Amino acid sequence: MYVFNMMGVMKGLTTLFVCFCLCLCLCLCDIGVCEATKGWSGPWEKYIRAPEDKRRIVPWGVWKTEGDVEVRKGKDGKKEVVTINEGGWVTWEFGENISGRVCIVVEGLVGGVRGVELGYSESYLFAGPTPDATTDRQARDLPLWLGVDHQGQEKEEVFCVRKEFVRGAFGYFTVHLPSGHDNKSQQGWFRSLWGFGQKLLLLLLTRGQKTKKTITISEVWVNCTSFPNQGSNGRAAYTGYFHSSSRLLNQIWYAGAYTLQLGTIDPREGGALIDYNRIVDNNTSPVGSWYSNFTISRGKSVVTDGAKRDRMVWPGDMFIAIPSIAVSTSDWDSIRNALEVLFGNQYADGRLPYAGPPMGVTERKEFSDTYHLHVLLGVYGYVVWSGEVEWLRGEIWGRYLFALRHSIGIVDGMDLVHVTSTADWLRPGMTGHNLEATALLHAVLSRSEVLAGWLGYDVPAIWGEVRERLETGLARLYCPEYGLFSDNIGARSCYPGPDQEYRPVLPQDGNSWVLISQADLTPSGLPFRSPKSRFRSPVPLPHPPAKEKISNALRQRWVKHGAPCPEFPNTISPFASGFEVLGHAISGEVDTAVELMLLEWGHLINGDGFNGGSTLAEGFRIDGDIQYPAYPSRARNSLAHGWASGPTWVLTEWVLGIKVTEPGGRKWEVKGDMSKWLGWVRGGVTFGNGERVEVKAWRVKCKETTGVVWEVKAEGVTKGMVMGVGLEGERVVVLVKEGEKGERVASEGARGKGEGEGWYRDLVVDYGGEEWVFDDEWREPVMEEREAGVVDWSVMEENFMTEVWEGWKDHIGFTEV
Ligand SMILES: *[C@@H]1O[C@H](CO)[C@@H](O)[C@H](O)[C@H]1NC(C)=O
Ligand SMILES: *[C@@H]1O[C@H](CO)[C@@H](O)[C@H](O)[C@H]1NC(C)=O
Ligand SMILES: *[C@@H]1O[C@H](CO)[C@@H](O)[C@H](O)[C@H]1NC(C)=O
Ligand SMILES: CC(=O)N[C@H]1CO[C@H](CO)[C@@H](O)[C@@H]1O
Ligand SMILES: CC(=O)N[C@H]1CO[C@H](CO)[C@@H](O)[C@@H]1O
Repeated sequence: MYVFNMMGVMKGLTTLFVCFCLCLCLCLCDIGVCEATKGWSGPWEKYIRAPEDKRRIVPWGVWKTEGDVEVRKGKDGKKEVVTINEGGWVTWEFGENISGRVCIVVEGLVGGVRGVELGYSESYLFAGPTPDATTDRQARDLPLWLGVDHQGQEKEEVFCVRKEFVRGAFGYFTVHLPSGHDNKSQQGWFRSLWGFGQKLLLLLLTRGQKTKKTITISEVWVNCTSFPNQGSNGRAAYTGYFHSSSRLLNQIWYAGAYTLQLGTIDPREGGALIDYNRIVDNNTSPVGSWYSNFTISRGKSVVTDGAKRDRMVWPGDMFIAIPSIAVSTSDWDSIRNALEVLFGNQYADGRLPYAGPPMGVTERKEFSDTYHLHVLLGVYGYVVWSGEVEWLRGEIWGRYLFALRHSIGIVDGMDLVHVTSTADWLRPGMTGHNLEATALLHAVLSRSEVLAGWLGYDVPAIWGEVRERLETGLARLYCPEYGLFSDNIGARSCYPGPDQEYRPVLPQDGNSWVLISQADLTPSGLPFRSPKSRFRSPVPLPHPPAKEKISNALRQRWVKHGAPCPEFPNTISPFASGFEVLGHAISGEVDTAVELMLLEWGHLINGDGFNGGSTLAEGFRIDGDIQYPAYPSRARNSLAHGWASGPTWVLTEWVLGIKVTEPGGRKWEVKGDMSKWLGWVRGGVTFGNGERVEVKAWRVKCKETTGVVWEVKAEGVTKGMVMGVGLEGERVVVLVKEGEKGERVASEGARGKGEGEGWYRDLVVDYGGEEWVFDDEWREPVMEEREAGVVDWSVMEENFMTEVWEGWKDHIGFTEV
């Protein structure tokens, strides 16, 4: 029933985009992208977390057992054969966050066992017979029933879960043989499937038998269905790489890339919010049940927010996810399918939906002014990296302009974007004359001008005018006493009305976006002062806030596990921190950007309960706990969430410094900044046009002078600039002495093979009649100690975005205040 309905929804889309796709395939083949792109091999491959054969992922081994369970070596001496007696359970550990459909090989059944219960968890904290959470109605999902109706008693038999029970991400898998006739906790459709009558019969049968129930499982494996476009070898899918002297940064880059692979799914396997799907598909699945078979876009593969949930197309993720995919796996199809479903469901007034189906296709017309703008930023990210200007020129550009008109239309007399939608990245306090939305629109306008230029179209004068007005508006939000901007001109400003308390909120998201937008912060008019203001006289700002000052003020707020976001109390958000990392990098503060990665993403990699660094989580609590304060259930946090992958992009574009200046890599430049945290770094990308660039940088010294050598190799016909020096031929070597500009080194001037683990030690650079060798005295700086963040329990409950159930306080360790 649902399929037909969905086809209706998708029909418009199909007609809209079919021509683009045809064109696109032809264009891509013309420029040679049809052929498989080569990977980069080298010692960095050990950091890749994707499985080599995703069709059959086997666990490391048994992690925990409880009850009457026996684990013994199989005939081959390696396999673990597990016998579970009634009431017992076994948890296997995969050692990675993975996704897919589970199969078990059953060697024997005793006592009329008809099925087992399955439990899944991303974190070891929730591993056991009760799964972690995908939906928002209760703390944990219901276990899944797997019928094992063994036919022949002798041979082994394979039982796999049904198609729709693809579980997004999990690292732990549990099989439980429930005791007695306790079936109340299983997923409900088992009832309809097997029928009550059958159950009764079963009950009578088993009652007659005195034998204890037992199941023997000789093997477990998972058929992973993520990244359907990238082949079955997830490691061979990489079209870019990153390797540096920091093991942690390497882990972070690859965790981001793998997170995005896991969250890229078959569009027919989407929609983990089954309660939300119900609005469209009328499903009657019981509370706590889970499955994933909602169609969320057209095509064969699509980028979603997270592997476990929501398995939907979310624009907020597009801004970060698209460039991070571009520099790691170049999965253009999956990006395009995501963007197209959002544009395809554009509302009649030009607004773009808050998310892809099931959102945006019903009367609810979900909307967020900020996410609306993220879609437009996603278009820029896709076009610049992929080179798909022709895709943009068609239907998309018309829709893009229509959407942009909406945002321009809500810039009012305050010269700020006036937000009426409450929805954003689950942070509270949206609506009003909002900082983040204003800075976002500024960033969108400057990118729109670039896009129009690539299309060969005139830039409407109003775009520049609005940008200038927004700069005036931004000045109105500036709080000189903090050196940061406030969230709005109302209750969250530094100039509250007489009946309002003075409680300015200086948001991480908005201030980061001020940096990203590169708005001219010299106010173009007199700053606005509320007549009710404590500082009455409308004087010009004492000092136009400098980028470095904003960057530094943000850094001063960091706590032990990362950057707080005061706009969303108790939270550390790798999404908002992704903006912050980018904001620092764009402002030239690469040291600060990398420091935040080491601090916050260091916790995402090494923190307790996260999944050992294979993927990156949606968010966490300010004291470092795995709870994401948008939800009362700690088990609901998504540990593989694409919006956390910002560092993958920033490391490639600002540390390696590979920037695309003309779509698809037609022109590019390398302008890297190794930062004080690295002694050497190397990496590469494959542009949309199929050409590749590889960068190597290492610290050198000669007598008392130190510097960094940048060696860049380019494959293909396009040429770029490297540290201000033009590339001639396929390779250039540039020496940047401490505090000086880059100087070209004769191409034969760099001697040595420069491959393998110690490549930087191997290379000797001849310049100015001297030998420059790797600076062996360089040491990674020690990061300063910071205090752990303290939870403000008094506001915890009011910011939950999901249902609150009894017992939540114990669940998250609530302390009475
Ligand atoms: C779900 O129910 C609504 C309202 O009764 C109906 O209009 C719609 O067609 C149904 N959808 C499906 C997929 O059956
Ligand atoms: C794994 O899943 C894919 C996609 O559903 C299917 O085509 C393939 O046959 C499965 N492989 C195994 C070994 O089950
Ligand atoms: C999705 O799976 C559920 C649970 O098995 C089932 O009830 C529903 O009909 C399925 N929907 C589709 C579209 O296959
Ligand atoms: C390979 C790997 O890093 N595996 C990790 C998976 O996650 C658990 C904790 O959840 C770690 O113990 C493993 O080391
Ligand atoms: C023996 C037993 O507990 N049977 C229950 C199985 O589940 C159905 C539906 O929840 C109940 O009606 C049975 O009583």
